[in-house]
Amino acid sequence: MRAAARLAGFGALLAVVGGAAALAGQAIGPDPGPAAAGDHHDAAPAPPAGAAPAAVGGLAVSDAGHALVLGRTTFPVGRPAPLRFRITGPDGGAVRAFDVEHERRMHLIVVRRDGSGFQHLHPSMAPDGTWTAPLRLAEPGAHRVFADFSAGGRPITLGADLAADGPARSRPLPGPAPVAATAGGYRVALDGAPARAGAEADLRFTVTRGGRTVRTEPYLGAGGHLVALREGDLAFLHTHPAGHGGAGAGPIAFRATFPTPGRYRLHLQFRAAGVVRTAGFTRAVAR
Ligand SMILES: [Cu+2]
Repeated sequence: MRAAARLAGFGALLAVVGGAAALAGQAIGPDPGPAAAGDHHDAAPAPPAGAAPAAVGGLAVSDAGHALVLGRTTFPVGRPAPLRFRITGPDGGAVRAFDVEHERRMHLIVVRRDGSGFQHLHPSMAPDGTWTAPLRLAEPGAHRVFADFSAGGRPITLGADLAADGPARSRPLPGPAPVAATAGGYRVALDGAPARAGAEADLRFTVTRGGRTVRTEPYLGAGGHLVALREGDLAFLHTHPAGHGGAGAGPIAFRATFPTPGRYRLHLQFRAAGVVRTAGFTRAVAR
């Protein structure tokens, strides 16, 4: 029942937190830490049960009274540097109280405008509300930074541009393919019926290595984490772990509603042998 209550409370993004929740953190970087039991916004207003979550996010630097303020708008290439930012609230001050979603208070996604170079980081917050993430951009080019969080029970994804100066060579999005390879020798197969715009799609990912099915480990409180970005504007889709969201030998399953026809880049992250891997898929969505 607890999970169901959270579903109503969080709406779009949901951590299906199990007993293994605390396992998921270490490899990812600094973080305020897993939520204590009382951290959830029990008193926050919950959207009506069954309310449709916002279809896309990340297209605006400011939304619902909140704004993403990057500490810098340009970034060096090829060497790590801190990326600092704040989320300001309706009063203009830095927000310091965030809800926990997928075991974290803040998810930072960085991707180049052409869809390459996907990174999912977990910044840490100073007492004044300044978040810091160690970031390294491999290539020059225009990048998009997404801050994905929930405040006061309301999930919000804000996006801002980050430029990495230098001669950039952009690449077209890879064509749709049912299988993707990752570092570490993993192969990930995506199946599920062809997606149609506006209808909830099932996305099932099966991870193998050397021809054998891999038992994945819990990551961010579920069997995996999925970010979907629309080609053309990098609209950020919220996706939900399907079923119990558990890890194991079965497929990693998600549900997502693609709002419009077109192509989307799916970034699946799963954990195996203690390491988080990322697999990218291009998905064509029909009218
Ligand atoms: Cu995250």
